[in-house]
Amino acid sequence: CDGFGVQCAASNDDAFFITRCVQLARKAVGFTSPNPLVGCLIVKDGQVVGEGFHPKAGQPHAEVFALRDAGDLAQNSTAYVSLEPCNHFGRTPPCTEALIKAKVKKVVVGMVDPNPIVAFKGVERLRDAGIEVVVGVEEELCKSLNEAYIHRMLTGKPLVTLRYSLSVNGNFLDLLGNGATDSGGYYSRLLQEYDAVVISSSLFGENLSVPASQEPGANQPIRIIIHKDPSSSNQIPLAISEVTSKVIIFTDNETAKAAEVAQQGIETVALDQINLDVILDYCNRQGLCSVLLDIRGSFGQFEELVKEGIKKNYINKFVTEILPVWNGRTEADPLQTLKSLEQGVKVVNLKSKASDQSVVIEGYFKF
Ligand code: AOF
Ligand code: ZN
Repeated sequence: CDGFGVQCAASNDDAFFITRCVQLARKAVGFTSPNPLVGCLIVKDGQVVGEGFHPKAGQPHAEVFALRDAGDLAQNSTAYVSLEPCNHFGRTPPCTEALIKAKVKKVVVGMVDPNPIVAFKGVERLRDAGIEVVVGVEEELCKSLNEAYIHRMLTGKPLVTLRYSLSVNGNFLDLLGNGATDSGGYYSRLLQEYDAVVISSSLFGENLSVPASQEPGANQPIRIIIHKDPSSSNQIPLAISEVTSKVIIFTDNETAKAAEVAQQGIETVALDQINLDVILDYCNRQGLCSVLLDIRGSFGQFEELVKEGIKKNYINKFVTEILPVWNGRTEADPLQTLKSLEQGVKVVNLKSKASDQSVVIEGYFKF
């Protein structure tokens, strides 16, 4: 209960019910940005009498759905919410007022909302109305649920994850693993968690449209296409028309002169030099909280962006898929040779998942 300096007195039941709120909230993964994922339970005499989650920005908040579900049973109940109830009029009215009106007796909050217009004010409003409030239950779990939302609120930038595939001897590959592109496979599941995916235009050149879930209603992150090679072709191959999500192209002036991208009716931004500052500002203005920077297809096109991202601490996470293949050079690149781990950028909180098709490793850059 140390986050944001709030004291709490939680019971095991509190932890159990907040964990259930987080599970409920996850039903809307990929759909709520710029809003957070939030789940809520109304509990009376140890029984869940109402539940709800926030489905999408613009729609009612989790508390409203849970209170509706509970009806009159909300009186004298305990409300569990994975995020501090809001106390402001945004696209929807304040949840604090809905909880007060429903006469709940106690509110248990997973974490304080980092949104400066909400932070602590929701808790204060409930306490002023005589409601007992406990704050900071399963806080780490609640934070991990909304790491991208929290990151954007605190930094004004989306959370960026670098993605790539490697051979077992450590060379970049243009491939995804077998089965990865199947609907529901590793890559389409990954895409569903992101608001945007940055990819190379060369992926379209080989008639590889970007795999995404075909399931009805599945989240389709917007496609940000890096087109930076005036010599290769002067058109973005029209596999783009097969993509059902919004597409935007970032290109450099030199390529733009040669390319006919604008004529294809796709939003195009031409820059002296393609850079992450502009791309991430664009994402922030669009309310996108998470970006997958997928350098598959053309490491050359991404080299500068990745260097910039690491230098300016814009790249927060990585996820790499190691495929069961040996390829290419065997000698080490002298520029990449480290004498100790301290000479590189540290990565922490490593997690891995192995199958006989690949090993997926993810972690966080520690700058
Ligand atoms: C809650 N419960 O389920 C969510 C909250 O524009 P609005 O009205 O949707 O407000 C958006 C803000 O409300 C968002 O930035 C965050 O601070 C909070 N989200 N609060 O009590 C919810 N989604
Ligand atoms: Zn609210």
